[in-house]
Amino acid sequence: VRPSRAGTIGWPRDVAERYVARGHWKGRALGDLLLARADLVPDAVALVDGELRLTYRELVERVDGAALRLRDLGLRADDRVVVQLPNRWEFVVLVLACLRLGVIPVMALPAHRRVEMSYLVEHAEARAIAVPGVLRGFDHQAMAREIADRDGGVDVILVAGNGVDGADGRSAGAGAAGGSPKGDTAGNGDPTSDGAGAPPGAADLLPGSTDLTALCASPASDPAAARAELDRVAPDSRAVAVFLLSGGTTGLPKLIARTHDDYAYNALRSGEISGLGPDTVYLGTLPLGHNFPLACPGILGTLLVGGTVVVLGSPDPAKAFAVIERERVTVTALVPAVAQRWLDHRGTDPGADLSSLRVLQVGGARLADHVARQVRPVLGCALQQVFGMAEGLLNYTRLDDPDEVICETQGRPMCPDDEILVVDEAGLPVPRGEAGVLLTRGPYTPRGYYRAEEQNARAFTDSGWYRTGDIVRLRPDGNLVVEGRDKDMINRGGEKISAEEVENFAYQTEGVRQAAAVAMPDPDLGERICLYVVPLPGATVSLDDVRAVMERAGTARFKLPERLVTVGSLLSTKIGKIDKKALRADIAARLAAER
Ligand code: J2J
Repeated sequence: VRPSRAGTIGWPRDVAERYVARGHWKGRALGDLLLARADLVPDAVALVDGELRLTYRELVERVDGAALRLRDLGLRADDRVVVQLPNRWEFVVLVLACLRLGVIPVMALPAHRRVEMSYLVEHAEARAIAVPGVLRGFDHQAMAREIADRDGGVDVILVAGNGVDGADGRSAGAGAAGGSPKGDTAGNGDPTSDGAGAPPGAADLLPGSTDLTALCASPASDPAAARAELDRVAPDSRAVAVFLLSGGTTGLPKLIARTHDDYAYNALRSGEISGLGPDTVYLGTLPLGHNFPLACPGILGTLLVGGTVVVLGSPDPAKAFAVIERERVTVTALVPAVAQRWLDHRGTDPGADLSSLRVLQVGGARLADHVARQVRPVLGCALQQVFGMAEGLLNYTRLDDPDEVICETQGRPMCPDDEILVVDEAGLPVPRGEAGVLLTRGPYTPRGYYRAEEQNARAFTDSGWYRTGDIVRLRPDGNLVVEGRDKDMINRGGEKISAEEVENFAYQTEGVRQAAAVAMPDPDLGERICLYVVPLPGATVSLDDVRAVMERAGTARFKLPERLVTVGSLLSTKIGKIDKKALRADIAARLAAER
């Protein structure tokens, strides 16, 4: 399939027709589906953030009000807004307002810095950037300003939590965590700490910035008229709803264009599989721009069935447990590193009442079988393993699966029309039960990245299969076990880092002749980044040198290498690439010897 003029790559016509005929694609935009649900349960609580509680009626009124104000600022269908907000109510209102208008949110992370943000703005041709003011001591507004000044396309800067207090009465920025990936806060250290003590992010609204909190806080002056007007401009269900970021094996993250049809299916079907209903209380504590908490089933899946979404800017167990108890949370999603921390915390502090919790979803990285087995005894809820990807395919263990399946596999595709193939290096199917690389196609897995012809040629086959780069074993019972990967990526506590991107920065460091970034095993995060360096003759290169180059350039801190190994040369494979397998074994052996 060739890219459309717009740069997105959809499904072939006959395939799309099949997905419609099978009922996966409903032909309705996400905003439309959400409104239909809201109309059924206007007085149910839709969204909770600290002291703020919004019913569905109040949420819709705010969303419509925000959508009209975005229009007043000049934003129209297919315009892009790079969204870099912590887990606060404004994130939800802004994203829903965008969906209503057909404005496309580009899901950045609070941890992103100048390098990532300017790339996203440029690549998506964004007209707007939405940021917190100052978060964890970092001035996002100033960064957005700098990017806008350089990029002529941006004419709207939306700043949350500034100027006025949030409508929830909190001081600006206070309590809003999520400053870095999957909860990573302090430096690029522990992804599970919450960075308490970070200064509250009150900053003045610069002239020309728009107060996002105010924009999201008040209903349209005439709700009925607002609704009619927004219904009139509602986007087509085949249009792009959101741009997600890829896990990244190339220099910078690729954009994944998810349509209303496919993303609605993604959220609704996930909701069915996770047992969501009107009595669901979903806790969103991973950074909400990630596919997992956004739509698997996440906040969208919860709102589409009339449940309650609770947003929390920190995965810190003490805080999360208090919220679970207070809001009677029934389901939440975590990465394994955070799940481990919750289990540990429960052991030392069994006080909180977690009896409302029914399902703990864990995904984003491999959950060790022995950790999986602790979930029910320690937290008293069911475990659901999720092996997913922003590119589409979602595998879930089912709630009624036997314990052995739930604890030892990463589940199976959620849709009967998900196609999966496990192949060897030559691209031929391996005998069933043997490990190989996973390929997939399906009704919520687009056929290519946005404007990335070269990468698409590598990441997708001619017949539209997405090469996940994950090495899996398909068991006779249909469940997948993730055994490893053959992609050049580091999975740091669920946050994906492209080795190539780190190496590019290493090559900008003085004295570096050759560099290779690889994953090193880590008891807390699963993996961390280790950089092998061959220095130029007579030169020495330190870890701090490389980190300084990256910090000066302005990258997300979770991409900074955490160990540097100097070597005289790097082995190559037969085809002339650096032998990373050997390097991974080397660093694992060094770490073992140090223990
Ligand atoms: C091993 N590796 C896993 C798992 C993802 C739900 C859950 C996760 C993501 C996600 C997501 C894994 N065991 N259980 O989008 O909706 C690794 C694989 C995969 C890559 C995708 C969702 N779950 N992974 O993690 O786009 O390597 O999505 O290809 O960030 O994470 O990363 P990402």
